[in-house]
Amino acid sequence: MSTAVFTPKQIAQALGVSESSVKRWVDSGRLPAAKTAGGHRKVPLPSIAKFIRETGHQLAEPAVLGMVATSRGAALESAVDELFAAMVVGNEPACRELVLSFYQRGESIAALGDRLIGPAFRRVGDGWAAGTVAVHQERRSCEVMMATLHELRRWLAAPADDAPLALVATPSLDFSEAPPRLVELALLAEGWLVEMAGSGLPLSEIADIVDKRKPLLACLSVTHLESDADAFVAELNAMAEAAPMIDGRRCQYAVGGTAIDDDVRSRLRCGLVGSSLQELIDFQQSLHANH
Ligand code: B12
Repeated sequence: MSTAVFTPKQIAQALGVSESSVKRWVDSGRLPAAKTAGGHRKVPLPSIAKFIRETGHQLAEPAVLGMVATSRGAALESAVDELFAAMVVGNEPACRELVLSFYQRGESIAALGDRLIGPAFRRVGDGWAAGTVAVHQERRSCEVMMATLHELRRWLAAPADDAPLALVATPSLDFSEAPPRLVELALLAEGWLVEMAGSGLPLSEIADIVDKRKPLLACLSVTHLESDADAFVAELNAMAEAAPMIDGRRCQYAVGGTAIDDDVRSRLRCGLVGSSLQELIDFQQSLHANH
C-alpha cells in the first residue's frame, strides 16, 4: 500500500481537468484527502485510483501520478495473449501497463487473477511442457508479474483499524509466488487486514500460526502438493475442525490452487475449497459482513 500523496494541481494535470474541480471533489468527500498543517490538500494514490475506477475518468497525463493510460476497452480474456507475450520476454512496462490499465478501468483483482493473469501463466506452463517456452522465460514471467503485483498493491487503500484478519500461506515445498500474492491482494481490496504467514510451510506450522494469530479466515494456496494427498486431506480436515473460535465464530479455512484436484476437493471439509479468486471473494463476504 502506498504512502504517495498528490496535490490537486497534479491530479488536475493528470486528469486534464481544472484544479478547482479537483478541490471541489476533495471538499465534498468524493476524493478523500488529508490536509497538512498549512491547510494544503494531499490526496493518497489509493483515493485517486478508487475515484478513477468509480467515475471512469480518463487520464490525460497519467505519468504525473505514476499511472498508466486507460485505453483498454476490450474484455480481459482478449488480453491474455498480449500479457503472455510481454511476460516471456520480461517486458515489465508492458505487463504493468496491461494489468494496471484494466484495474484502473474498474476490473476487480479477482477478475484480473482469474481471467487474465492465471490464464497467461497457464500458457507459460503449457509452453514449457510443449518445449516452446524455455526455463528462463518461465522465470522471467514470474519476476515481471511479481513486480506488477507489487505495483498494484500500492493502489490499494490501507485496511481500517477494525478490519478482520486473514492469513495466507502455501504448504510444504510449494514456493509459488503469484497465487498467494493474488489471494492477498484480492482480500486487501475487500478490506481485510492480510498477513502472509509464509510459503512452503508444514501444515502443523500453519495450524500453530492460526492458533496464535486467530484470523477469521486462513487461506491456503496449493500449487504443488508434495505430501501424499491422503495425509494432506486428513491433516487439513483436522485443522479445520480444531480451528480457534474468534468472537464466537470458528476461523474458516479457504483452500484453492491448481494442485487441488477433484479427488482432494471432494474430501476436504473446509469452509471453502475453491478454484478461483471469485469464489474466495463470494465466500469472504459472509464472514466480513458479519464481522
Ligand atoms: C510459474 C510456475 C512454476 C515456478 C514457480 C516460481 C515462482 N516464483 O512462483 C517454478 C519454476 C518454481 C515451478 C516449479 C515447478 N513446477 Co510449476 N508451474 C508454474 C506455472 C507456469 C504457473 C503457476 C502460477 O504462478 N500461476 C499463476 C496463478 C495466478 O494461477 P493459478 O495457480 O492457476 O491460481 C488461480 C487459481 O488456482 C486460484 N487460486 C490460487 N490459490 C488459491 C487459493 C484459494 C484459497 C482459492 C479459493 C483460489 C486460489 O486463483 C488463481 C487465479 O485464478 C504453472 C502452469 C499452470 N498451468 O498453472 C506450472 C505448474 C503449477 N508446475 C508444475 C510442476 C509439475 C512443477 C515442478 C514439479 C516442475 C519440476 N519438474 O521441477 C516444479 C515444482 C516446484 C515446487 N515444488 O514448488 C505443474 C503442476 C501440476 C500439479 N499441480 O500437480 C504445473 C501446473 C505445470 C504443468 N502443467 O505441468 N513452477
